[in-house]
Amino acid sequence: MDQTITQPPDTPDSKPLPPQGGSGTAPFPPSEPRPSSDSADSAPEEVQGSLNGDGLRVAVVASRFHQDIARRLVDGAVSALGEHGVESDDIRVAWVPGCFEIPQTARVLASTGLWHAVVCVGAVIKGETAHFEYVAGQAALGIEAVSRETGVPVLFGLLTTYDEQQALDRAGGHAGNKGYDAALGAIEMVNLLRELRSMED
Ligand code: INI
Repeated sequence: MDQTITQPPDTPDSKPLPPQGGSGTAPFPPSEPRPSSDSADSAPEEVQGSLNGDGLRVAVVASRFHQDIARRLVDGAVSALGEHGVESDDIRVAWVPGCFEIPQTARVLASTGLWHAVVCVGAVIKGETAHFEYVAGQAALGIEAVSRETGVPVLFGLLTTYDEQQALDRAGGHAGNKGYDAALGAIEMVNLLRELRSMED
């Protein structure tokens, strides 16, 4: 890496989507902008991060445990980033032994200032003992802590399932690809936080 950046580099302005008119569970992006009316004019301003990944640099941390599933999640994340404008040279995938090791690695990546966001992927699948609960719980707590403490969006793309089929279903099967979803969420969060921080200026 020939470039050291203490803060994530600036990229083109995010383009917030129009405010949505439905409930908080409306799909993203919103299908219709809020209609213009007297009540809409006095409504609070709403802000949402765009899905424009142009110029963004994103790291992915992947757990080798259940590697075939993790590979599908990584592929999903890389596809989402590419489809939304992130250059492949601006994506770094770091593999770790298991999901328990994800937070430490995410913290190192988030602390470098080189990455606008970190996407964590892996599969924790219930076995015969309580091991799974410790791994999943600590991974979730650790990922949230890294995000909060560094200010860098760190996305939780881990599957925590009761069996392998449930994991396969969510790694490109009929229930989507959670790696893809987490990568989209990373772009959205970078742009949202950028927008909110710029409002403070
Ligand atoms: N790691 C996973 O990523 N998924 C699992 O399902 C899993 N289970 O169930 O054991 C798992 N364990 C390994 C763990 O993440 C650590 O690598 C290991 O405990 C060493 O710290």
